[in-house]
Amino acid sequence: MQAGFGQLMIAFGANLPIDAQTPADTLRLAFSALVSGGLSGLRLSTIYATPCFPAGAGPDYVNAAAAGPIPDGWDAARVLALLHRIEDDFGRKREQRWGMRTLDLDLVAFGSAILPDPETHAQWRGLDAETQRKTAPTELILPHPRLQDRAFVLVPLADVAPDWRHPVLGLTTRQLLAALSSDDVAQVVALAG
Ligand code: A4P
Ligand code: MG
Repeated sequence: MQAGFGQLMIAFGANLPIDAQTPADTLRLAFSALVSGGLSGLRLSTIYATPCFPAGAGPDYVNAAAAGPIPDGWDAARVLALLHRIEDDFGRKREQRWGMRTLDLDLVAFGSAILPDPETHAQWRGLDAETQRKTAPTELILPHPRLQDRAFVLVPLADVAPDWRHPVLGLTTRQLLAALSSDDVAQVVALAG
């Protein structure tokens, strides 16, 4: 059972290979890079195959999640900087919002932090689908504003942080997952091997 407080959580996604390296290999290597980058104690979920969202926008994805203790002296900005460095190392090009990518690392939550403030967080959470697609935040939003909508984030997250409680919505990972449609959840399939 995790305490919930003091945990950080990261979502991994990829839908393009890097030369001969499969997206699943990229996620495993990115996990190792996070640990050697200072996030010791991080646990990696199972890796899942997931249909591309929005449907038809590109190849299907692999997704995973990791959770672990917040290292002493680290703030959320330092974690995000590490995620961006590792994305860059794995060849991520930010050409198109929600475009295809060799590696996407999102900071899903940092303990019970609500950033930048509860009002702004509510605005990001409430965006309609079209605005979501077109608008990227310039500041860190925590918890990730789309977390509660996405089976491809919540299924892996439930492997590593089932009892974490969303500081705004008041629900645990497991409860957020139970609120999704069973069709969406059924499409998130563990990769063999
Ligand atoms: N930013 C603000 N808050 C955060 C946060 N909590 N974590 C800023 C990470 N970044 C955060 O991100 C855009 C800006 O948001 C950055 O400047 C960052 O500082 P980005 O990673 O450059 O752009 P992005 O990846 O296109 O946006 P984002 O929000 O990561 O995309 P999404 O919403 O994750 O969607 N389908 C499946 N099946 N699986 C997927 O993983 N992923 C996407 C990407 C679309 N469809 C998918 C999947
Ligand atoms: Mg991202």
